[in-house]
Amino acid sequence: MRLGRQVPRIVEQLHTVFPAKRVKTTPQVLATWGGDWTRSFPIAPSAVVFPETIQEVAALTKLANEAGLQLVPSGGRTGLSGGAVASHGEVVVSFERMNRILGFDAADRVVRCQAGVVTQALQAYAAEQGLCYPVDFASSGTSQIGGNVATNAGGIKVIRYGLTRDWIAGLTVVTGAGDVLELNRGLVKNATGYDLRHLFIGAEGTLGFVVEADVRLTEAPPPSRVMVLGLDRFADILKVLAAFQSRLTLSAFEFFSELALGKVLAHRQLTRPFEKPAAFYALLEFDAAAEEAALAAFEDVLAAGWVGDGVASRSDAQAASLWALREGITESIAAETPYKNDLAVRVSAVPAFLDDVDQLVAEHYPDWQVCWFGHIGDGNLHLNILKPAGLSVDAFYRRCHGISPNLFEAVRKRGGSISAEHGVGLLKRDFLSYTRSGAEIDIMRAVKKVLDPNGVMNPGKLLAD
Ligand code: 2HG
Ligand code: ZN
Repeated sequence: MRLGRQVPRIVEQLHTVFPAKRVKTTPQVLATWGGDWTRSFPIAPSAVVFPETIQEVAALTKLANEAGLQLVPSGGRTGLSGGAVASHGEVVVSFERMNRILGFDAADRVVRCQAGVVTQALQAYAAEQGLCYPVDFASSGTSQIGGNVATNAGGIKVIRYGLTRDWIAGLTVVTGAGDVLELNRGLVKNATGYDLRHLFIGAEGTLGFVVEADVRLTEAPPPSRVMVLGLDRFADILKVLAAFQSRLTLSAFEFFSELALGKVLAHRQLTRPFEKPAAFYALLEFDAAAEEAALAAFEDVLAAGWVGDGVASRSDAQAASLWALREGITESIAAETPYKNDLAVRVSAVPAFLDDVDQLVAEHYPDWQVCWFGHIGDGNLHLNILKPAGLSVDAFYRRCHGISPNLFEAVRKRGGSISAEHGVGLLKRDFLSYTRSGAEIDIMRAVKKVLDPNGVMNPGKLLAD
């Protein structure tokens, strides 16, 4: 499908499903809803629609099959791999009018959400019930549950609470063929064959739409404390993790480089956590009740020479300002159009993998700024290559794309993943075979053919056309 003279015809067809006010085609709406947080892909949808019911989503999908339309699901548009970008005249389907919490059962501790519920709204709702939705990330004020499910979003508490997948007790989906499926219905136990719910989690909207989700909640967490530690050698980071984990349970273990810290300090006009700069920083979160054990672990890592300095929060406000040093990184480098890497290996492979990456960065990016940070406690490294001021975005992305195979070869060698939590989208699509075998990719294509026989769902994402 291509833009141009077809647009009036597409709009006319969309009006058979939606009232005119929920079909939008103004340039500003197309530019906003047609993209995500990536800045390197063309944005060119033909229309944006705003369904309010599952029936409308199903009717739209049936229409798309009949009329040859292509559909791009759109949540909070905070994606970093182009999974929600519409570049070829697709119809964008925004879930922002399906943003209600539909019910909560205290015995099940399950909350039923429409796909457009914003993560932070779910977290606030959970807190009102005296409970918690523990999956959390810097974009939780904007990202939506449907998008989180579509990418199996992870974030900053994975070492304690797992990923989105671990909290989804049921899903209602509209398949690419327009069928409505109720998957698992919030059951804890259900040994009746293939669990199709899990196929839709992480499918990046290529199999159908997630329209509602049953989300599990858990106990409200006890008060917590945050520590930031300075390290001179990257090689010591996992030794520090092990030293703390031998004494207490951590709810987060994040890391960032001095370059990343410098960007946040400048962007948000913040002050350093402590006076003496270090090459790398670790941010740890743990229950306040474990404070003594954490201080003992701090003494251990200091004595071992792995950590040079550190600071611990004394109040929630201080904890929040330490977290800001880590959570502010993405926005503080956004203006430099970073080329994003979101790599994962098993935690045990992290030290050797980091050595490989260190060498590759020195070899291939000797003159460019490379911003290291991530959720190193679960094996996830974010490596952002920052665009030098004089280079065009296109030329920069082409150069990085050319270098990526070297990095991805190192990922493959360690049995890792080229996308830990951001998804494949358009950005990583051509590199999928570094993480998935040919046989796996063939099966993925076959699954897509069953659920989306005419290829109407999020074309070109995850799997090349
Ligand atoms: C984070 O961990 C997000 O803050 C974004 O996953 C990472 O900007 C990035 O590369
Ligand atoms: Zn992340």
